[in-house]
Amino acid sequence: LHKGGILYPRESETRQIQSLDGLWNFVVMNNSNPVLGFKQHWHKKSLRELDLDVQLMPVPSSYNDITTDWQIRDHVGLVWYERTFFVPKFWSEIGRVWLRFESVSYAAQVWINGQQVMIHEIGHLPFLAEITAYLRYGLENRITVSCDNTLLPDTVPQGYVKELQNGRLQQTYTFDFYNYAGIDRPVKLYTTPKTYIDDITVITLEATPTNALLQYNVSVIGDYNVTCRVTLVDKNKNVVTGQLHSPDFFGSLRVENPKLWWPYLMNPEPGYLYSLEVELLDSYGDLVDKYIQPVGIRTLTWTNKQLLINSKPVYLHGFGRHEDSDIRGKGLDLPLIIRDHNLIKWIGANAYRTSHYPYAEEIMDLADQMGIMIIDECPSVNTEIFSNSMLVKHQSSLTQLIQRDKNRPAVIIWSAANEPRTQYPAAKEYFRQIIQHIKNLDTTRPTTIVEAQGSGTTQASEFVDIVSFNRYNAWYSNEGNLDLVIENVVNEATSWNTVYNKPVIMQEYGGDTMAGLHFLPNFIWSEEYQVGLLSRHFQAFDFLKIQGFFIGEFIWNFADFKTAQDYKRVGGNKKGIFTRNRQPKSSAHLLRKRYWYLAKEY
Ligand code: GCB
Repeated sequence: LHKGGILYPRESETRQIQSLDGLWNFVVMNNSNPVLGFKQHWHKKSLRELDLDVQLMPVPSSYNDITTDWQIRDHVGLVWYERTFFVPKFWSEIGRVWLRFESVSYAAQVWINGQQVMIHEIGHLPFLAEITAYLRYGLENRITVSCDNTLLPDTVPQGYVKELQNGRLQQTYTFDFYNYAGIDRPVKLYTTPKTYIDDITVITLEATPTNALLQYNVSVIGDYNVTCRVTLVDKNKNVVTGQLHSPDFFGSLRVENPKLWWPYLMNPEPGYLYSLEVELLDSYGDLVDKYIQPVGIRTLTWTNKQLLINSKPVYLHGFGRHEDSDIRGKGLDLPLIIRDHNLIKWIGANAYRTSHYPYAEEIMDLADQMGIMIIDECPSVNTEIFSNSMLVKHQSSLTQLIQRDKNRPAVIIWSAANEPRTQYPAAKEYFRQIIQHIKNLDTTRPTTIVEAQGSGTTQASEFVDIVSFNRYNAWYSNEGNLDLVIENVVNEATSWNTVYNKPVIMQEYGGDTMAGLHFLPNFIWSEEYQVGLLSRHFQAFDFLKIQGFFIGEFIWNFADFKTAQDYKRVGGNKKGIFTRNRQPKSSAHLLRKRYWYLAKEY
């Protein structure tokens, strides 16, 4: 794993970016001899020169739903990607060249011109390496990637591989979303000077309407004789304040009458971002490196009853979501993510959880800019074996996530896991260490574990700051019986608070709904039933809200999404308020009324 910063690539006076997105060559490894590619050194040749079935595969995209072949869709194991590219000759003189993958699911090995430059495991997280010495400048270069989607008892998330009677491998897992794989987010080359800004951390220490205090830390690699200049610039590019530094690269900035970062609908100008321009200067005052870091000025505090932004209590209303859409699977798709955030605005949500893994950085940027509060979840879902190797990898996924998202004002809670089997005694020590690990890395945000267990059976929620639970009243229990919802939700949320004396969020509730299926009186799977189920929950939430400890409601799910093949699922999980094609079901109109009504309370 690369040590140091993992800053999102941004162009500046001193940095250039070249995208490697596009059509790559793609080969599915035959499982009768899965290591053949390594043995034959495929990374040293062009896949097209070998006698292989080479196809074109778009990057970024999951590969599963691109072809017409079910064996590719359901493939377990390795696939290979490759393409060629040129880098300009003058790049050999400007310092360093970096290669950054925003995510490969699940595990990747990367070669440049036949030489290995990176190995990375765990999907949905970026990884990078300096490849200056491996490139041919002004000439053609080849990049080769092997990608393995296998999930095992010590991967994050856990899975199992079983061999069918005919020898074919089948991946099984206990979560329901489809295990999409491939190079699913952008791939970039970028340059930095030899002496460069490796990492930046910015924390708001104080934020009132008249005064704010920011603390920053810049880590520099290379020649330490440089001076560091930081300048805070507002949206209109006016300089607000700044500082010149040497030899230390940390300090604090006072901002008078700051424009604070507020959540959507809590302020006429939500998601206000400043830019922290960080510059390295040589002894003549000439620019060596520059990186522009977006900064939202906001504090986050919490008590045993509330979560407060800029000292104001917030009530979260939003969704659990997925990165999922037709054909591209979990592949980053700009039209889709803008559509999604337009729908989020339309419906008046102020928050969502990145269930059940970190989302693309482009999505996180939108949340920062719009003031959408994010419960940032690491890729641990349904963990049931609490081994030591699992703990180490789970902690690594959190280290990588926090390193990536630490500066994001939108991120207000770290979610350590979704529905781990916390009833097992081994879960106790495991989650004590997981939560401690988060606290060692970031004390400015509260933690949660999203529980499927009850308050009486879990071994884990004593360690968190905010209690989260999922419950499918009138769906997985009492299906068809809406009359028990209000009482059950009120009782369960109350008991979580009674046992732990912490704020409580309902992170999932809902029911599968076929768009266009209507029944009066309501009947499960119909749009009427989803509307009825939601409105019962709203009554429970209204009661809970005035008790003072209940701080959020999240519907499962924003949109319908693909699952593994299962007789319970007709073409996927249909608990969406929107269809997979991002059109509203009847419930969306009801939800819109509620979320706008909640927003008016501010
Ligand atoms: C859950 C899971 C979520 C599933 C959902 C369902 O409890 O957290 O990932 O999609 O139930 O619809 O079954």
